[in-house]
Amino acid sequence: MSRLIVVSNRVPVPDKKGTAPAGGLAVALQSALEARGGLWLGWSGQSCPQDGVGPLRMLRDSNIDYALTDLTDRDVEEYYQGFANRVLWPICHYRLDLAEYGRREMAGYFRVNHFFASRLLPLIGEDDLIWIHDYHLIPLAAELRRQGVKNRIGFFLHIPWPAPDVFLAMPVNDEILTSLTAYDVLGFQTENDRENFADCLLRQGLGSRSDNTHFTVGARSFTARHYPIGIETEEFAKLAQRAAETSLHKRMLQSLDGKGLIIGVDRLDYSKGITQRIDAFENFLTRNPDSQRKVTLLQITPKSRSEVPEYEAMQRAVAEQAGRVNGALGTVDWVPIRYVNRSLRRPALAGLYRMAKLALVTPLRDGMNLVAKEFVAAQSEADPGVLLLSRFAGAAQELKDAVLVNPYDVEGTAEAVARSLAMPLEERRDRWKGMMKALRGNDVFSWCDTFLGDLSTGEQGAFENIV
Ligand code: ADQ
Repeated sequence: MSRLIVVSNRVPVPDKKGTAPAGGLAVALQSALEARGGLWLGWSGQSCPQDGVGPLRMLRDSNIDYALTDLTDRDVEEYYQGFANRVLWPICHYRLDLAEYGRREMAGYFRVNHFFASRLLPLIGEDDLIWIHDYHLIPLAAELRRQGVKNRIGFFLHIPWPAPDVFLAMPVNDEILTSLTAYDVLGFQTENDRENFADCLLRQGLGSRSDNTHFTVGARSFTARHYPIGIETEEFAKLAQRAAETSLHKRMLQSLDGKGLIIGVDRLDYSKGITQRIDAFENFLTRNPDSQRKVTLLQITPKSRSEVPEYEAMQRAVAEQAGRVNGALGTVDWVPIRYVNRSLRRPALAGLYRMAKLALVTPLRDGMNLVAKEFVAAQSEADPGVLLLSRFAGAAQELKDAVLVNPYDVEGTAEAVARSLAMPLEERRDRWKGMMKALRGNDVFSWCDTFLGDLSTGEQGAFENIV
């Protein structure tokens, strides 16, 4: 088996006790790296003045090497906060209105990708497989090819690929598209994303297509497929079962005092549809006064990317909105929305999912959305809660037994909340079984194996017929 090199913007380095930060993706990639022996390279999260970037920081844990590089303050501003998070992220989530394109940021993005390539180059062995992750690093393979790398290189995009009319509005779309053709295997979350990518490529005359998944550009050919990312289904289910014993779980049950728990869990991000969700919840409570005082929405939303202005504005907007609803509808002994700005550890999260009667997962656009999958895995078979899921999350392609909604339709979503809370046990169980089947059939380990299988052989994987 060839050695594996993973490159991503940030690296989940195990702490001093040797425990890796939890999370399905980290667990799956770490187990693939352990099986093959390998290296994970990325940004350390530290920045320094222009001439202060030192050598790579190397750490070793079992048979995995971690290579961390600092970036300069200017790199972080232009590459990370600039082009990656203020151009690519909004455009891939259909928010052209929020894209702040600037040539300086664009040049910084390509410069940092060149820098990553030069840091990686001396570490690459002849037969190594290289797997690059996400929108921060799209041009990395093209940079490596320019520096003579012939290894097989794969790329997985965790976020959506938008429709051509949206993507092609981005200046430098040609450079971004062309640099993707330097990979051997391109992975997308859904068929829809792959088709959007193919439409962009063909519309720009940058390549030709021999079948659904095979493309040729000049002398190069590559595969583009969809590999829907999963979670560690069985492990997460066990975590949720065990969570009922914890003191947090007991305190939470006590504080609910018999009220039904509705849960929302998202990073604070405009793509997650949090304001539309609160509007829908308010609409539901207003139209169903009997439900007031009987349910509570717990919205767990750690702050993210606070240095990007759109995120800072959103933090204020959501807090104000939750406060307004609580002020208007709450009573001395009932708060409709509990809004928490912190990240919970996975066992606590698993327990809360299991306690909830309903999860509201209503992104306006999402590559996959693992919260939806975790919620399903955490439910008890005897009395499962209901998943209300946006049609615009990649997860909706697999979780067809969820209650699917259009999050832009606030009244429709409010009606779906009412329907979900009243759903009979038999229907809840039928839906849950259908969703669990999908999650067991494609967990994060099989996602990883299928991608790496395609990358190492160049042949087709198993997902074409799954969804
Ligand atoms: P994210 O946008 O970060 O990821 P998501 O898939 O929903 O979104 O969550 C990733 C992980 O973060 C999950 O394991 C979840 O439990 C955790 N998380 C979210 N909110 C949390 C909270 N309040 N406390 C603790 N943990 C929390 C990007 C894409 C997604 C895609 C993933 C993986 O935007 O569409 O599903 O990558 O490919």
